[in-house]
Amino acid sequence: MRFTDSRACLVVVFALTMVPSVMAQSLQVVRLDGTSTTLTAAQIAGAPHVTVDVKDHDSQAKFEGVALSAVLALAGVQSGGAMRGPQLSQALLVEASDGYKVVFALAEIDPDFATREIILADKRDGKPLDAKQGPFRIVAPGDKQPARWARMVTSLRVVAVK
Ligand SMILES: Nc1nc2c(c(=O)[nH]1)N[C@H]1C(S)=C(S)[C@@H](COP(=O)(O)O)O[C@H]1N2
Ligand SMILES: [Mo]
Repeated sequence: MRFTDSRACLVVVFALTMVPSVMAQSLQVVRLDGTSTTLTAAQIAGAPHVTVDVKDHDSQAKFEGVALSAVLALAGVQSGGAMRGPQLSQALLVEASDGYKVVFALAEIDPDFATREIILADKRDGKPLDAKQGPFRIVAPGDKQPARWARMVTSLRVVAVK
């Protein structure tokens, strides 16, 4: 009996410790007006994926993910042909769970403007990203340095440059 009780207790403790990690498997997208949408890892996993082959240090890595423009579209942030005027001075602030932040101009993300590909990766070499990288990581193969390839991304925030 005692054994069963302590085992049940362990299961409960384990389940509780899992809650924050499950909750962290989501991405907040904040629009310019301050309203936001939370996308679940399942929603992102279900969106059309692209694959990019990149050099990581001395080896090759295959990242799979969703085009950043498509992630924004899932949250109702318009880009594409409709982008003009004030939107050209807007940026996307990418924030990670360790406080790391990077920005991309919205026009830079937009496939109708830029020839570069920027993705929100959720897999590397066929496997989900590990805790140090995931659940989501920016991969921008057009950057010669991987410094903007933010790991552990928690939010994407549209901001206006004044
Ligand atoms: N969240 C987060 N992402 C980050 C960083 C960081 O400190 N925090 N460092 C960046 C820098 S400077 C580099 S060079 C790469 C390193 O990626 P790696 O750890 O996969 O080699 O991650 C980038 N993404
Ligand atoms: Mo770096």
